[in-house]
Amino acid sequence: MSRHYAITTPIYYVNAEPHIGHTYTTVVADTLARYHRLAGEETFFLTGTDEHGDKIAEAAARDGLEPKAFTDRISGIFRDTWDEIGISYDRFIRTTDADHIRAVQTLLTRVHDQGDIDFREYEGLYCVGCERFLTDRDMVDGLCRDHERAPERRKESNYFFKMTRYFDWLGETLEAQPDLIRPERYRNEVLAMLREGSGLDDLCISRPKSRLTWGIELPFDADYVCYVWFDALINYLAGMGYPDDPAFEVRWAAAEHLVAKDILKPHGVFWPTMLRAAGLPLYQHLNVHGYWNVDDRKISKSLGNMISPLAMREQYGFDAFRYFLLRDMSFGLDASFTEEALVTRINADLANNLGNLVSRTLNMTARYCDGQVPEPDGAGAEEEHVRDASVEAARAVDEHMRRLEPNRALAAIFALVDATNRYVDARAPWKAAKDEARMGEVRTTLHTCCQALHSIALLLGPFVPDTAEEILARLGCSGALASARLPDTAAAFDAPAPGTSTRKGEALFPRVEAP
Ligand code: ME8
Repeated sequence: MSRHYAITTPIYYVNAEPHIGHTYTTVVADTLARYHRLAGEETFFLTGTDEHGDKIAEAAARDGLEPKAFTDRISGIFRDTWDEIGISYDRFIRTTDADHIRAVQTLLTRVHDQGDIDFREYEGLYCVGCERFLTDRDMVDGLCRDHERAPERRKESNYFFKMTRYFDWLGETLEAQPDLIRPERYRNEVLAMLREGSGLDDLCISRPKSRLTWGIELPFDADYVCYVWFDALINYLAGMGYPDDPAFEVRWAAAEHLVAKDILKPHGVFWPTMLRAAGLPLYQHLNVHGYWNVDDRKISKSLGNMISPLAMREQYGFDAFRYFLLRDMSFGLDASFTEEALVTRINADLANNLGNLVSRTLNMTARYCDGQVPEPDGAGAEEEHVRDASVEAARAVDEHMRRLEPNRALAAIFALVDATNRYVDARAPWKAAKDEARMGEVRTTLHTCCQALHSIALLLGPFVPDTAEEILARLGCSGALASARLPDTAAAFDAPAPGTSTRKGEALFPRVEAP
């Protein structure tokens, strides 16, 4: 039986257009999906948009549109953007989709029937930006810490999910499964929230229709709609086929979530307790990354520093931007985007290091071997060393991808690029080629370089797919990714076969100037 893998991104609010932050999460998910497909796993990649609640109703009103017309437009922008940049999602879910609405109502009925939802009066300070009542900790000088706006005092009768009754169970689960939430700092944060209370109480999961109609109606009270977070989290089940698609069970059993630290509490506390109450198994891991800041400042519409993925593609090519995002953020920590850092990365890693290896390998193969992968003339310790480096890179990439360390996986691939470049420097085939008696050595060197490049391209496939395809095409191995099985094929170090026609091509990544 084949192994399964399922990866999700948050479903993004349709109150802003896609920026560097959304792009990062989506690109990491795409890279993981591509990696696991190449590892032969039955893979399902879910993304989408979160469309209900006050925040969206407010944004629609500001644009003078009905909520559905507004969400159709912005959700379409997200989907088109992901299509434009080649994000390989399997399902793009919208919380306005009929199957999502049915999944939410099914789950609500189940949790209500078993007595985990009751009706109470509540008064508190509500932040529309957060879509929830705030606690003292959420505020600074009377303003919401995240949104820097004054919360509204609200008093309402509402339905509550009796979340607190599951806190002991959740604490024990986090002790028993230490990497359920990773990296560890975020697990510790959730444990601290549970220990200290952190204003965590039973969760208000309804909004009266007298105030908000833009939401999913509660199946047990038509005067209320569902709180947007309770609705949104269920997308992960709905998108995988809950309640009655036969594929649901295997997908859900393999589910990995990917989020930034801003939504740790809903994913680390609300969601596992909701699943427990609904009698469903937990996700495999909650993988939490840090924030991208731009020029050391928080991303915000008012600062105009959102960084559009399509603008980056226009200027640098999407693979270059994708590479930068994956390489420059240590998964779990914050990172800073500056155009200087992007340009430095492109020039150092892609133009000089990788681009140079590609161009010198293929130029010399053209010049000394009629553009065909040469037949090697034996292999010595130096060739063994490059082969070992390839085996090690393939192993390390597999380990880091399974631990959610894409930056380290890339570092491992570039260690192989470095090792191969050092090998070419040491062998100096351009010197050896001056001596007819040493042409066997030249053939061995270039054969080894072509093999190393082949492994490098396969390993880079999930990270920079277009670049990987291009390198493989130049090596006469178009389509090799379709039949590759990582990490084995990259470690095998046995292609392309001698005699394969290669092509020089233009510079893979021309050097770019700082803006
Ligand atoms: O929270 N750095 O949607 P959202 C890194 N609808 N990642 C960032 C980022 C940044 N500066 N800014 C945004 C919501 N992100 C809810 C989610 S899920 C059931 C509901 C990314 O549009 C990151 O993945 O505010 C973050 O968690 C997400 O966008 C928040 O997206």
